Amino acid sequence: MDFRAYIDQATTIALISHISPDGDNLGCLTALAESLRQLEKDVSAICLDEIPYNLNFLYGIDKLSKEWEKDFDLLITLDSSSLDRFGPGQDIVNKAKYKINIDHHISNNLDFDLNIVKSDYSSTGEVLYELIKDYNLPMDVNIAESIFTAISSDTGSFKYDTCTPRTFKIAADLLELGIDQNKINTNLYSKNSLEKVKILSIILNRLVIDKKRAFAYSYILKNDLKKLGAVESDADGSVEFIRDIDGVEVAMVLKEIDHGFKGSLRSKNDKNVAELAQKFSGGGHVKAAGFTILENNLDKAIEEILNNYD
Ligand SMILES: [Mn+2]
Repeated sequence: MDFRAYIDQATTIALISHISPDGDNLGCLTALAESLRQLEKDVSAICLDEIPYNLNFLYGIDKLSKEWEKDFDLLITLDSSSLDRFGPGQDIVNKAKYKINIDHHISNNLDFDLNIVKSDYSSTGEVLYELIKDYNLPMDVNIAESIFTAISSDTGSFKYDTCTPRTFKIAADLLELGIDQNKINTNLYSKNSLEKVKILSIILNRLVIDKKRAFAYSYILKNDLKKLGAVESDADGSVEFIRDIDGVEVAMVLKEIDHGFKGSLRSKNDKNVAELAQKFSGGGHVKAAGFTILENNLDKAIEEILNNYD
């Protein structure tokens, strides 16, 4: 059976997000939910985690539910590469009669009835756009805005080298449907809380640049967050800000946690930061990685990291 046949034979369809959902995940979820609703399907879009506040503008986000009562004829997952990504939602996944996996992660190891995984695509949004088009599923301006959000989120606003001519052709198609680019961009990229900016300012004040190694680093303490009434995620984005300083190749931000520090690493060109992260049992990608160091003393933690940096 192909994608459309699975949909046509189903009455109740569930879509489920992954834990810590992002723009690609929730953009795809809201887009496909709306498209299937227009086909008169009984759709349950399930998100058990908190919805990031900058995605609250998505059409149909208010229809996401934390609860479910029934079993489903068909379950479709989007942008999720393995079962553990569903967290407590694994139960729902296991119970569905038929399952479809739509994704773009090369590491995807889900073995569903239908697996549509395209690892050379920038985002699941790109995969979903083609599916909606190829299988004649409903599309309108709201669905287009959700898909544009998905692609933009996963490509850093069409900036990463995962973008291909296909990515821009799809973006052009979406623009032709009349999407509000300004609404999407202000929500995704111009919605920093004042706390977040103050945290960035503290981090920049403490910046150390090791010019010889083109390595720049800084830190944020629990007490800083407390004083500002900020949360840990308010420090997100600061490591990219530091990486983008001219002359810096690798950036690191340490966040104090209960038993030590959580480190975020970013590189600009060829340096593989996953290798450094692995020395502290962390991991990630070549240009973005993270780790935890179980050392409460900041100076000692930094010294240990620097000793392992080559
Ligand atoms: Mn993605």
